Amino acid sequence: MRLAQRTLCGARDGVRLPGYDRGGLARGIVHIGLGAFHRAHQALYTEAAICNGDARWGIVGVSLREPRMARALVAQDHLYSVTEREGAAATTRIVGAVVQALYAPHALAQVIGALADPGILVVTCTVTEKGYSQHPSTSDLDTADADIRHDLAHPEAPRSTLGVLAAGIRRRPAGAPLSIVCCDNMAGNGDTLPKLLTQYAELADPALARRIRDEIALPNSMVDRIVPASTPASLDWAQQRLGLRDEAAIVCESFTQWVIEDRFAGPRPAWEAGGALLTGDVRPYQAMKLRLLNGTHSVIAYAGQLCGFDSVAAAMADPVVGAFARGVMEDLRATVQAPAGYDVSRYCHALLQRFSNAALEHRTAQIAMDGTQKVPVRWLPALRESVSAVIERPHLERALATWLHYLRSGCSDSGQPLAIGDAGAEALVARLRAADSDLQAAHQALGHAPVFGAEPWPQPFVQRLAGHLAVLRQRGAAALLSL
Ligand code: CS2
Repeated sequence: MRLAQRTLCGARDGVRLPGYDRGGLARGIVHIGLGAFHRAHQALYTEAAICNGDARWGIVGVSLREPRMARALVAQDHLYSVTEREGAAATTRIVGAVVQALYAPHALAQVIGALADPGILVVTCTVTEKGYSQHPSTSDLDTADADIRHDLAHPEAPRSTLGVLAAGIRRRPAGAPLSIVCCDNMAGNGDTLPKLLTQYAELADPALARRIRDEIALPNSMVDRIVPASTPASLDWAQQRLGLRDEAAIVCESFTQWVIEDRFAGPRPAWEAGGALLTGDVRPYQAMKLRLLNGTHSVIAYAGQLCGFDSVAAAMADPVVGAFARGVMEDLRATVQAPAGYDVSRYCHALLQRFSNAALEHRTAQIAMDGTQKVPVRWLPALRESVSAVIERPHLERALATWLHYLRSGCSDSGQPLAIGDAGAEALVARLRAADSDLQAAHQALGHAPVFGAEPWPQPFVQRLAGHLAVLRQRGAAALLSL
């Protein structure tokens, strides 16, 4: 039997159900990017605010790219389950906060209408790092991006995140307060989104750019929860627990964190009810999380892919990859300014435990995707600061070589071909593969400004990288990691 409002009573004992009248929920939030992460993270903080008695915050979920999730949710009256798994322990709840699910290409008028509705007070976004049409070298709006060009030519039929937001804002009544919270893993996400949105609006309609600057708040935020993409096996497992079929079921860790800059244009949900921290400055939290969690995650992903480990927990259990991941975390930690009063040692210790959670099937291939978007955020600021101060970061430097080797060779140590899911990597891969020595490969890679920036990297660093590439080519990843 499929999960739906009328089948809720069929859920197994112990499954927590929405403890409020869903019929009484008003639409208060539009969320763009209806993937598992939003449904296991921000939606649960909103669910907590609703459970606290504030029925203003029903979520209109919007998918820009994939129809699957909106379709699955519509068939389930927008209900879905979240199971938190830690070792043998698991708790399952059904979430009721989503009240509408729209696939934008098929429901654009409704999406724009929702964004224009003055009853919508908050917009949240999880569209991944590449979903903001940012030019990789300049960090400004990528005006050559096909979707941006399309949207500037057809502003009422937009396809991009920025185009959809702009079309909705343009129709909002003047003075209706709106806050837009970017929840993607980017440093200064609440500075980047307004910059790009305003640059887009300047080209589309300068009056709109003024409104965005004057009327809309875009707070920074740091989001954290490990939420693997669902698989047929995880959906079947959830069905056993639930007693109902849920095509949108999520299995994730129990840890969750959301730190939000307290800068809203109007009312917002009391996300504190779910444990969110509202604070004046989110940037130290962002840097800490992006470097220590996501930075180490990416290392585990590339080392895991090359050494034949499909899941993060399996890679962490390997003595070579696990020790190397800890070494990279130490290197990164030396570059992090902790938020005031924060115990970074405890944070790192907890991260290593979270990565070792074998109850989660978190695939290294999932994290390895879009490296050209992730590496510049997760590793390169720390590396740039360190080499500028003439400090070597032995593990982090080897991690960078490992990623480049992954792109260059396209296969694991045992010769298995690896699928590289990174649309932005084509030019970098071509440079690496065209090089006829390791030194040239290092030069060619570091000279690729969209990823490595325009400023040259010091010669000793280039030499070290070339040395690592040689070990990788001759003896494989496991050999370099064990050095
Ligand atoms: C991961 C993140 O896929 C990835 O790149 O590093 O999704 C990570 O699991 C989350 O940011 C954890 O908060």
